[in-house]
Amino acid sequence: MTLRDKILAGERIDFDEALSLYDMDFFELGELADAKRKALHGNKTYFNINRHINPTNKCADICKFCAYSANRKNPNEYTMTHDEIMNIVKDVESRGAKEVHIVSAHNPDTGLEWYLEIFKKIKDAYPHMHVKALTAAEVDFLAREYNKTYDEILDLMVLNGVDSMPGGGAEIFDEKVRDYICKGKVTSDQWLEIHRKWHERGKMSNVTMLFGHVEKREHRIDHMMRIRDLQDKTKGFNAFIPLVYQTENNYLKVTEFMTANEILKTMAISRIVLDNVPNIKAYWVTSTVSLALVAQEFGANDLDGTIEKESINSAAGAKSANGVNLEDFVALIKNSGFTPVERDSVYNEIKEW
Ligand code: V47
Repeated sequence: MTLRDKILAGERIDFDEALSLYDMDFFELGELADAKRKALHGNKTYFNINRHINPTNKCADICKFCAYSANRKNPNEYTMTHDEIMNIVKDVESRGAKEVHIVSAHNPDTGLEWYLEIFKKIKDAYPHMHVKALTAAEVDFLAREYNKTYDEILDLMVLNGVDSMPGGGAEIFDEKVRDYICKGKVTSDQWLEIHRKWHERGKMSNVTMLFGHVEKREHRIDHMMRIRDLQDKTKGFNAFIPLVYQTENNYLKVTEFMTANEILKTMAISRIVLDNVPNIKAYWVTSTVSLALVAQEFGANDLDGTIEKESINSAAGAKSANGVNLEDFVALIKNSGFTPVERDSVYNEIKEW
């Protein structure tokens, strides 16, 4: 049986087979990923109406790829008050947002309550607003900083109204690459353990992969395999999100962007390898909107959301980080031949646009 036949028959592929897909004809690979995407989602492309909020950029950790945290290259340190955050939520809720995605740096000065109580305030004021908050990297930081176990932090998140966890902080799981790009931060095993524990509480999360820096193709496949293994056990990942590395204002000396070809191949391969993760998100903030639209034909079935404002990826040079207006977003999806379907944060369909 050829690899093509194996994939079309829905059989699981192994590490070497996955790696060899990078050498497959570009359009044949796209066709295989598209067949998988169509079998699961037909012509639908999901999005949600959301707002990213990044409440502080003061960080105790140093990741070489990060341009968001306040440091020598980014002297504009800030920490929002809860009132400031609530004003943002009030504004976006009045304009239809159904999800707030709240991710911060690892600020040792605020106290644990500052991190956690804001979720309760949001939930009390807007019970229907989905709170997607705290990456596993933040959970690990809070546990270390405040002498708590992961279980204790996760329980506090549930208690305060966090609905789901975002996929940030996964970066690349390979230990050598990880040590080079973000030594000292949550380890790969810890990242996966935190998500496992979260899933065991009946909660869902996402998982990212930061690629296009110093990692090699085999590290990406290894990353996907580790996700697939955990997903077999928990079924708790909603979406895989490959984040295209942005090159500016950070300490990782990578100046070349990956080619669009490499980005699309990686998306397509993730759709094929991650046979147990239902959604592949083309996160347009880091891929550009144009490429995210093409990615719909290379396995991606989700374009994240309208976002409005984002600070982490834009600090590193992402040019498309100030949101897309809803009508334009819908028109872009339609004009590229797909059906825009607004979803909630855990992929229940809300409305076909
Ligand atoms: O974890 C940091 C990444 C992530 C850079 O779960 C960079 O739905 C590119 O996780 N170039 C935060 N990326 C964003 C994130 C996310 C985004 C959208 C949706 C979801 C979700 C999660 O941004 C960090 C890090 O991996 N990042 N620096 C950079 N220079």
